[in-house]
Amino acid sequence: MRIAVLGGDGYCGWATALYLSGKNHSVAIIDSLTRREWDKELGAQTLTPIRSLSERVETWQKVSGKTLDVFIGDVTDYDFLYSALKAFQPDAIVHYAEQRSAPYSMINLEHAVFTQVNNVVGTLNILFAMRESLPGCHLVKLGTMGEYGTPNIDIEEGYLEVVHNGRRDVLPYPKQPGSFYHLSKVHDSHNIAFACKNWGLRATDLNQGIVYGTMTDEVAADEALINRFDYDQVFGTVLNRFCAQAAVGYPLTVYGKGGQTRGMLDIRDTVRCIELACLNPAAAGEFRVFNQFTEQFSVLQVAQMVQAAGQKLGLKVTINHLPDPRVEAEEHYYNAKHSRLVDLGLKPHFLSEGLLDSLMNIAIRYRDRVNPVQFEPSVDWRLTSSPLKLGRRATSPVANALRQTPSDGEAEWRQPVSASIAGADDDLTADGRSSTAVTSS
Ligand code: NAD
Ligand code: USQ
Repeated sequence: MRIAVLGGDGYCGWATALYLSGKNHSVAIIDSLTRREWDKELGAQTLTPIRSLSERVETWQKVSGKTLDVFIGDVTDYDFLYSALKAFQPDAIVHYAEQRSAPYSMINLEHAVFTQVNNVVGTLNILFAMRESLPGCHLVKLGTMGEYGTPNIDIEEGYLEVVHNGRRDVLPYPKQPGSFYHLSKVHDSHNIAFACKNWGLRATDLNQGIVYGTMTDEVAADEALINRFDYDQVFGTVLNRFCAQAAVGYPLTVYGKGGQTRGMLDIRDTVRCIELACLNPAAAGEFRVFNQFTEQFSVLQVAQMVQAAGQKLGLKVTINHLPDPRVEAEEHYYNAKHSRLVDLGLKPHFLSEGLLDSLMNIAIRYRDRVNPVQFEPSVDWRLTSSPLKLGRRATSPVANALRQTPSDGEAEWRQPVSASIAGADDDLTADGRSSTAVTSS
């Protein structure tokens, strides 16, 4: 198949592009590289040293003998998107190219507006481009389990059968998203469902849970193909963060009670799910929804598993309950269905001890790159503008001290020393407003 991977320079997108290319699909990456700029804005960097997209693509060609087409541009720019898609003529469009961090969308007004414009406009552009020039193409859109929130009933795959006043219907499952980012995904879902109904487009909305891990067979083929491993307070997701924290002896940052329960999956299952969705397209006019995760865990369970895995490797891992910076249920019922991808052939990689060991080993291998300032959550859901603590690796006294700690992780954690640098480092300011306080250690 010819498959365009929008957001192919990102965490899920890079692994997906290589996996699909390795399976002999013709793959194009479409990406503006904007995510690399957001890292700079936040003073953050992935734990793993990712290479430029051009080096990645050249290395893949050397290793596999396969080429990837690359189109650099913004999917919110309709003319660019239309001409890239028209030139490549995909059978399927895998759409990852969105701002995907809930904390980023909650920093302040500018970041909330940016997130929703970037995500909603990009998806609308794709729908219009499909209608204008690719009517048979199948959209495989990355949604999120967070669209549903945490209702006190079972979560179905997209639709709910309802009996009301004696009448019966199958309706979209109610959405109760928990951030302006998660809301952008709900808006996307509505727009896609409408376009399928109105124009007869075919689409699959993959409500994905939290992805963990960094290695796939293809990424492991060469150091220059290494994927992202985000651990920072804005883009780092919970299991990856806990592994990085354990690797440097930083207490695991459980927000609140830790009863928040989420669906999760290994990145090796993400890439397989995408291929399964592409190979089994939705019918014309169908808006199909799959819940894409393999297991569910509470945040505290994840912390305890990381603690056990760390202790096996000789690390001293402690768990810290921080006040929850988010507005979310800290204890709740959670039972989400996820059988449709398994029915199509998914064979899940479950979070076994062995897998956690290998994740921990990656975190340990790159721990010199950790900036502990990035562990501290500073985006507060209750505020309309959060004074961000941003990382400055090179000058962080804690990072420097950390580099001198014994590699067995036995040293006690040293508390970060905060120093106000408001106005001193304009390029690290996440908020365009000059009044925003910026602190760094
Ligand atoms: P990422 O930030 O690593 O990658 C996103 C990529 O999209 C980046 O390379 C970025 O440069 C690109 N991009 C963003 N906006 C763009 C635009 N307007 N034009 C062109 N390129 C643009 O994110 P990820 O973790 O790979 O997530 C990919 C998708 O999967 C997102 O839509 C996200 O919502 C969804 N998802 C991710 C997770 C997860 O745990 N990572 C879980 C569920 C769903
Ligand atoms: N959490 C902690 N400590 C931390 C980080 C997070 O307790 O150090 C908690 C959060 O409060 C939350 C849970 O862990 O309850 C998950 O947070 P997360 O940052 O790992 O994931 P989330 O913000 O939900 O977003 C991630 C991706 C997003 C995707 C989503 C899938 O960034 O793109 O849509 O996972 S889902 O969670 O199913 O909505």
